[in-house]
Amino acid sequence: MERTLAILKPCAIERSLIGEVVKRIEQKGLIICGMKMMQLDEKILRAHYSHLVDKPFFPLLVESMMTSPVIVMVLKGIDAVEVFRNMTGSTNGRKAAPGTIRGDFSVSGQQNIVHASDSVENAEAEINRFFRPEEIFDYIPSGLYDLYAKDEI
Ligand code: IDP
Ligand code: MG
Repeated sequence: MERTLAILKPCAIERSLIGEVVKRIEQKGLIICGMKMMQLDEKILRAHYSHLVDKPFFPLLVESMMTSPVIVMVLKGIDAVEVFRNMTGSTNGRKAAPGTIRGDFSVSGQQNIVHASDSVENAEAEINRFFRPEEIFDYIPSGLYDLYAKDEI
């Protein structure tokens, strides 16, 4: 099964939305196989957002990502990257579709509640950036065949 990285950003922590977002992940059927709180620093953010370092908003983005701890999660499932990106919605919360996490909880282009990996390759690199191997638990939920048909696995 595919894996993806989710980050509940400081705006989600500050607004007490941890439960809301985790509830959606659980209800969808993505399998949470790693989860921890951590304080991000500039070094890890420069690597994580390396595609944005030249943008004018980069300093504000880094500052906002360090204002409180974040929750990082490894999510597992068939097509987990695409499934969680679709649940997350467009980058700008004002434009994100209702029903998505950003569409329902954000009115900002920056303070948009959650990070979601955008490709399988980036997901694996991001998981390795934020987690040590022993922090990821590769268990199979007992209800796996209530999530998926036998010929999907
Ligand atoms: P994504 O989070 O939807 O994958 P990216 O383009 O990878 O979007 O940008 C990473 C993060 O940088 C966004 O989630 C958002 O917090 C911030 N960001 C992106 N574009 C803007 C912008 O135009 N203004 C302010 N912040 C932005
Ligand atoms: Mg991105």
